[in-house]
Amino acid sequence: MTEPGLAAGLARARALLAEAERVLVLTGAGISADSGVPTFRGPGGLWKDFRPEDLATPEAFERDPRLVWEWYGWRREVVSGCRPNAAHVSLARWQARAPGRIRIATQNVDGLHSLAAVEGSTDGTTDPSADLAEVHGTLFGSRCNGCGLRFTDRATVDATAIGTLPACASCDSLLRPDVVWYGEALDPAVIELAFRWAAEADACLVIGTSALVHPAASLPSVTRENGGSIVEVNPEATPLTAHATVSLRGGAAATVPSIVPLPRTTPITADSP
Ligand code: BV8
Ligand code: ZN
Repeated sequence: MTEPGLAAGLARARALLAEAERVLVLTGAGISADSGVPTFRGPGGLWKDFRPEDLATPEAFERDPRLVWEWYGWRREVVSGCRPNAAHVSLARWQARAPGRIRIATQNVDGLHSLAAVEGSTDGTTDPSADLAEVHGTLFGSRCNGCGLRFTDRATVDATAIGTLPACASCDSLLRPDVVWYGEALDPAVIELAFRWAAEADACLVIGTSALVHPAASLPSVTRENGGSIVEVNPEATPLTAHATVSLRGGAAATVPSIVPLPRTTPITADSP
């Protein structure tokens, strides 16, 4: 249900998030659009020249690993020049203020949530993976097609020929991007954690996703089925909009900082917790 007018919606969203004990935040490509990372399906989106089945499937990699690595190498370079925006930063600060209560499940592979967490930590000890599930993997990781070894990998990719593609340091087999492709199962441990967080959440804040890709797109309904609310932030309506408690027509960087609860300014007294 969409509240009449953005102001009323913002106030309702702020109240729902402030009173929630535990929150699951589900993010999609839209939260990174304000950082300059192209989305998948919007105008100028990543898929504009390709169809998902052309590139983001195991069959595509089998058929033409050079083309697939060329696309992922280009995306690594684009994302390496992008910074977390105000939405990533306000979520990271919220998590730091409420350890263990604010969990993020992201469909994005751009690493911007981790970067915001590390940059936002005052003492540099923040574990960027705490309370963050990258359910579709990471652009900056590779996995060996032969022995399964995983590598953190920020190197630029030389996709000029099959012979120059990344190879495993251990068994010399061809490496693949460490992302989940269409038709591939998600890492059971990661997606089960995200579904547990969804079931435990009093509110699910859904930012910048077309809510088309499963199983991630079904996380908000798990929160709702367990009595929680859904707050959506998206400039456009999605299949989730009709099921949202509040759906805000706005961009992530402009909207999220204004609905994330501010630090509690309760005066410190002798018996403060
Ligand atoms: C699985 C990683 C089962 C790679 C991605 C038929 C055949 C095969 C499979 C299926 C099928 N039908 C259904 C399926 C299942 C399929 C699926 O859901 N397909 C959809 C398209 C119908 N899912 C799968 O295949 C999944 N696996 O089901 O496995 C299985 C089980 C056991 C054993 C074997 C198999 C795997 C899905 C994972 C695919 N990988 N990414 C890569 O990144 O290259 S998905 C890809 O899409 C990205 O992760 C992306 O995040 C995700 C979803 O897209 P969005 O994030 O929502 O981005 P999008 O561009 O669509 O939307 C952006 C939104 O932002 C818009 O709404 C826009 O309005 C908004 N926006 C724009 N600007 C802003 C903004 N919002 C806020 N602020 C702004 N400024
Ligand atoms: Zn190997």
